[in-house]
Amino acid sequence: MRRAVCPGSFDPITNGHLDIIARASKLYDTVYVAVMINKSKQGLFTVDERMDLIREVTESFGNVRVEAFHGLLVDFCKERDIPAIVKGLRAVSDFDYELQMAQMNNGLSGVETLFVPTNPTYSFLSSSLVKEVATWGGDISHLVPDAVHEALSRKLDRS
Ligand code: COD
Repeated sequence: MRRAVCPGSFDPITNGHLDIIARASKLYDTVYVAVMINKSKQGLFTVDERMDLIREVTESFGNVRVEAFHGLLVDFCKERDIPAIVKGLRAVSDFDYELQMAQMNNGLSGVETLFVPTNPTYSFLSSSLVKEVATWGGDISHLVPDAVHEALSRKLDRS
């Protein structure tokens, strides 16, 4: 059974995240989407809301499991016997930090990180930008799945 994990904050999941999860789900038998619980940073969506949205938009893939985690990602991997982390790379600016994390994670536990180049359509896309644009009433309908668009509208009271 080949397993991999796509970790992140997913506050909320965007089409950029979804593209990476979809591609990973074609390469692995089971893809875990691990939503980080960050007690020091209040998100727009609760972790449960993020997980529900991810479940809804990945349901059709058939092999995605959504779980929350806190602490080290390598411990999440060890507990579930996951040998690979799949990350999207948007630009050179992502690379420095992603390389450090990949090397640290490999040094801690031997887990490998595989980088998938972002779909160019989403190379500028982040959850933070989506939230900022949505907050000021900009159109984000092409940047997030429909369920997320609706949830953002409700959250920001623009329904
Ligand atoms: N296109 C392609 N991929 C994308 C895009 C996009 N437009 N946007 C995001 N991604 C991918 C990237 O791979 C990114 O890493 C991932 O999605 C998650 O993105 P975010 O923004 O939701 O999440 P982050 O960056 O806040 O997540 C950071 C982690 C949770 C992965 C990291 O902090 C972590 O592993 N923390 C656990 C604690 C730990 O183990 N620390 C030691 C690390 S060495």
